Amino acid sequence: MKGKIALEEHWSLPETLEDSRGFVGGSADWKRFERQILELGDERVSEMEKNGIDHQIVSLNSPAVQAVVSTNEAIDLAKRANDTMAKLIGKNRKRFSGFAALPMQDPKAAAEELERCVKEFGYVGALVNSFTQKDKADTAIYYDLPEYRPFWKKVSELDVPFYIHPRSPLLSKAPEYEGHPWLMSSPWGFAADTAVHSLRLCGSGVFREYPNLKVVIGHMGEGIPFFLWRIDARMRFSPRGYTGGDYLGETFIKNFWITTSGNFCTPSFQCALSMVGIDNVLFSADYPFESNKDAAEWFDGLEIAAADKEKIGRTNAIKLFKLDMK
Ligand code: GRE
Ligand code: ZN
Repeated sequence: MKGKIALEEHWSLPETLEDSRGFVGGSADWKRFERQILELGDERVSEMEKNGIDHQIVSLNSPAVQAVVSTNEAIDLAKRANDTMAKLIGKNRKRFSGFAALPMQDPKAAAEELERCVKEFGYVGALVNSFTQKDKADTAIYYDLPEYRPFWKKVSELDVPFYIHPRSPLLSKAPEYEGHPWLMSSPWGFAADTAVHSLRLCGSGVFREYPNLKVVIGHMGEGIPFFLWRIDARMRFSPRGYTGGDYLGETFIKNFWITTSGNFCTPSFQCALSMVGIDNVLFSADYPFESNKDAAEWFDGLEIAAADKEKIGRTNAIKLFKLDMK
């Protein structure tokens, strides 16, 4: 399919590049990766064009700002990243839009930075790497906590989507991964943490307070679509302090969008699509952690109606992010 739009696509400042090193294979892989993630120009555009990707919404790599323990340094880093990325995408607005990086260490500063990025740069939303550390390394703060309500009020007013992107959990907070570093990163820990963060938000009542909030998660929904029925089924017997109202599954289906980033598996796609519906699934690759070719060949080969492919590949993104695609 031509004209695809992809939205979990990463870029890095030189100073946040090291955050990605542990996730990329040997030195040849790293050379390619480093070249590709630092760049928002010719190579990226050529990799898009070869694979029928018209437009990327780009975001800073992970965990970057969320792993900075000093609040002031996090605020400065987010600003530097957003300013630099705005200049780069500004050179090619036909191909690129941006998600803001946010200093979630300070909910008020995060709200102000989001507003600045939307109003000054035309950014189409935010992408945050799950929980934030703050003050000391051994902290993990999730955004369902009451101090984030004013932040969500601003997201709701600006009416832009919020992408919750994975990071690895902290070993001190997740001792079940002890001795299994492979398990706590992208093969499993990424999804487990992002899914719990998403479900915490669903259960917090924030979507009742701000019903227009739109949250996006990648990797085919980080496992949630597969589990959604059971979550609701069990909560009927064991609600234990759940305050989200209605059925959690209804909140998820109404307020969440999922992308195909880095999960090019047809049975998983079929499950996700049948759980969340055709309007809430969006194509993405996860470049340069994944190749656009793998993402596009899989997606283009799916045996679904052409009109459905057009929605997932392109028009759902135009609608959700109010993209100005001529
Ligand atoms: C991602 O951006 O989703 C990602 C990483 C690191 C490893 C794998 C991966 O940031 O998919
Ligand atoms: Zn990603």
